[in-house]
Amino acid sequence: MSAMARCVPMNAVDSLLVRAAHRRPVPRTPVWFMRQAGRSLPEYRAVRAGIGMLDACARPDLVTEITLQPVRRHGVDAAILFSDIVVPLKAVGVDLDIKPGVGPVLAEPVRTAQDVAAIRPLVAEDIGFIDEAVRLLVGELGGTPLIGFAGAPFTLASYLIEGGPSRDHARTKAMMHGDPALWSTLLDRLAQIALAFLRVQVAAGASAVQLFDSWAGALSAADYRRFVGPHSATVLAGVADLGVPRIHFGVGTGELLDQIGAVGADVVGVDWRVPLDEASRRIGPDRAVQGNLDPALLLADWPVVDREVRRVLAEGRDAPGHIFNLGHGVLPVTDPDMLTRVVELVHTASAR
Ligand code: 1CP
Repeated sequence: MSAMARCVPMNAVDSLLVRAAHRRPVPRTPVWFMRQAGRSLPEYRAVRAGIGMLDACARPDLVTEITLQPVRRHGVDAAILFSDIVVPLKAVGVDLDIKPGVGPVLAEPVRTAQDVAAIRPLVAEDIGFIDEAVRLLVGELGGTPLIGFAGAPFTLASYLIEGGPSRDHARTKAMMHGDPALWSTLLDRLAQIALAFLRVQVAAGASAVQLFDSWAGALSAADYRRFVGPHSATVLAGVADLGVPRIHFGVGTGELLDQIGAVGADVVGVDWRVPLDEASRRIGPDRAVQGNLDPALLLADWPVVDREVRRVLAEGRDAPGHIFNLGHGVLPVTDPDMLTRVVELVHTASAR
């Protein structure tokens, strides 16, 4: 599918983000922040007042406004669609809600063969509101690329099996090891849902995609290799023909970085625990890196943030491509002015 057919402005296709992701030279390092749209912004809290998270996600006008807010305010080099990894699960009929201050919560956790069999495939008609929101956004964004995203099969499975956020992913690991056939069936289904969710976003004009396997760091390297990586590979291979860069991210994945890259990403997202030069050595020369300022440091005084941003930029210079980001999402208590200053600093300090 050509960029013209997708109606993406050519400058979004040739944006700094896309070029850095493809390890092409850039005049300066592109920067965006995971969770850049959200509770750190007063304009977000105002728009969301009295509207549930999943209701907001289903309204293209609100999705467009909320997605654009951080682009307007901070001048970041990419927008990320305002949605959630559980939106496609809701769209195929999983009874879930996103509870304020908690996260996704299911009415009935998925634990049996019958529960797994009830999860049907996602078709484009289920998410017409996503297609519409992406088209509206691409029209507004001009040369700024829009990142589409999905939850990776393992992270989605954890919410489904646990019934909500989990620290230890105990029941998830119990199914993985206790009933590998059921596990594989569930992850296959989730891979197809994630893949369909990404394809709708790219068809509507998204210029890049990020696969969030946020909780993959809870796994041993052996478990990741056997039970998880192949299903993430299915998702990433399934969008390869679309030609957009694929970013693959998880938290606490220092011991998995080589595998996270090897399952098919163009860019590996790195949290703050491993410096980018070392991360890039573990990942190898064929992939760019994204990250990795500790989001907690944005609560420190500016001289600390200034020093740490410069350190991340310096360590990123050793990688074959670098997209500046945080090591995980913006914390809600972050002063938004700090984010604006970080964008300005990345832009000036990385200029070549
Ligand atoms: O009312 C609110 O404001 C709810 C908070 C919130 C927001 C703003 C949730 C609930 N989701 C979102 C938006 C969201 N979720 C985005 C928007 C785009 C952006 O980054 O600006 C994205 C990409 C996500 C993806 C997401 N949802 C992930 C992967 C990213 C990550 O943070 O690791 C995960 C794990 C979720 C689940 C989820 N949804 C919401 C919460 C609080 C959580 C995490 C719960 C937990 O700790 O397990």
